[in-house]
Amino acid sequence: MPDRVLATLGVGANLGDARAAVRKAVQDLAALPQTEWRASSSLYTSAPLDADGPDYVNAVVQVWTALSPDALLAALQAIEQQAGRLRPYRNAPRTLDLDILLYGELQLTRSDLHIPHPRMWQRAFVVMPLAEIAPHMVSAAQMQSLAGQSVRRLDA
Ligand code: A4P
Ligand code: MG
Repeated sequence: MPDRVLATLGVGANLGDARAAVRKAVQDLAALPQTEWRASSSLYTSAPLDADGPDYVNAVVQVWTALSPDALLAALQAIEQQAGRLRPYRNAPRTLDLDILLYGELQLTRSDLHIPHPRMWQRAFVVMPLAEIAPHMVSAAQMQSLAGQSVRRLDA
């Protein structure tokens, strides 16, 4: 596949059967067109950060993809819709949230697409699963800075 880029994707859910929703989303991401799965983290659980509702289940997935950032965003939003995602208010509890965390080395600041995800490095529920599947991408100092956030790895 020519011109493939390593995309790092965040998966989160805190409504309904969140574990099942995250597991299904991981499979859906691996099956995206023009895309080859690289790695998926374990599932992690944590209290909502700057949000309300039940505890979250989160995971991080890496894929090699030939999809453009816009095509990838559209594909993620279609998967969110299939999972019954509603957007009643900002940071509302959700059946499924898919974020593009990183797209190779791309830096993009648009109103509808911000890459890298602007809050990813402040969030242990992103950085811990990322460190599991791509330890070279996370420094010890970055991990240490998030030590105050409680995130628990769920059994397989
Ligand atoms: N958008 C811009 N950049 C991106 C990107 N890199 N990836 C736009 C995906 N979408 C991006 O998204 C709103 C708009 O963001 C989209 O239309 C897209 O054009 P959304 O999914 O409707 O809203 P959101 O996810 O609520 O917004 P945001 O800002 O991504 O929320 P956050 O900051 O991700 O916070 N606590 C725990 N423990 N676990 C969580 O997963 N998640 C949040 C959501 C808060 N607290 C949490 C968790
Ligand atoms: Mg989102």
